[in-house]
Amino acid sequence: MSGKVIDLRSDTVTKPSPAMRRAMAEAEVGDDVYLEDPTVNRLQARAAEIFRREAGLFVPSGSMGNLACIMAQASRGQEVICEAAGHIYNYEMASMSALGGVLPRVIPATDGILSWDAIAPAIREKSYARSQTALVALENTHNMAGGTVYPTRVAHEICDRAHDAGLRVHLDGARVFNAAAYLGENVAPMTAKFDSIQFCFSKGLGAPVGSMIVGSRDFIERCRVIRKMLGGGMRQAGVLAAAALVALEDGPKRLHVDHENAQRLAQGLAQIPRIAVRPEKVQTNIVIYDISGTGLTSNQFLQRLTERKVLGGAVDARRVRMVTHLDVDRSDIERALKIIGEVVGAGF
Ligand code: TLP
Repeated sequence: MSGKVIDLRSDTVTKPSPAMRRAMAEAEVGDDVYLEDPTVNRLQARAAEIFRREAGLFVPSGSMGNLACIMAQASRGQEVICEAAGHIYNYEMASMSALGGVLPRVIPATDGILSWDAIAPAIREKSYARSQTALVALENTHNMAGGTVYPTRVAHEICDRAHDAGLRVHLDGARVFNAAAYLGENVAPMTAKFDSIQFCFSKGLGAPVGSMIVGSRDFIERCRVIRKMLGGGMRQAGVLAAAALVALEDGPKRLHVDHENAQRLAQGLAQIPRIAVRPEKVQTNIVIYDISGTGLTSNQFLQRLTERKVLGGAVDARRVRMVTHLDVDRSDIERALKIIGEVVGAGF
């Protein structure tokens, strides 16, 4: 049996490629708090160009990028509308409340995909008793709904109607390039109507560290102040930006491979008794499936897989998440399926 650990916990686990390590070693650097890191500047300009925006800001993480965008667009005491299973609400240490002083107003949506009809009733009427809605935040792809993708028409409509209502709209586009690969569209037109966009280099694109915010020049300058306040002003960050540049140029082109591997994983899981999964719902690189039919909890199930060198993550006691990425190939998926089948079989 191969000794390789098949790590399907997340697409965050990838190691930098030789090309990235070379670029990091050779990166020209300067102090980015003085705006003097040429590689960071190049990365920011390139991201802005790809998204057809005025400016970009390199941030250490997706969480900080989202928080800076929220803080720049919602004041203390205001509300942010987001989906109930969304990352900003569930996996960012309540930072929007703890640090931004804003209140999330959550709306559950099928497959994590909000619509304007679902959002509209959650907007607060003008009143001196009510916290006022400032921002709508969407997530594309939607992580905990299983990597689901917003139809661009739906995202555009939400932006248009929110703007008519005087609200701004943020996109947590941690995996927006996966969404673009699924749709066969370019990120710029897909995201054209959002006021702010955060996307990650350190997910499917394969960089070791970092995220980007893109938007108007004024907005980015506000985010730069907030990033410093949050402790995210980095110095010779060009070593990181160099890897992110490689990720940005090379990463999007191969995401369809991860999607095909996720689809194969889902199809294979569907053949395993006592596992419930809907392959037709798997659009990108995330597969979430229900293992409660095995009689095991997610943690027990994952523990047995870990002993056989296959790693996944628990969504809750019944559901497991596996994410494909550039460090797992088709043969890894086949081996993972075989091991999952054995673990499920052994449980009875
Ligand atoms: N997601 C991580 C975990 O936090 C769950 C993962 O393994 O998927 N937005 C979305 C949609 C994300 O999935 C993540 C990370 C973030 C933001 C935050 O990015 P980082 O980890 O860079 O702060």
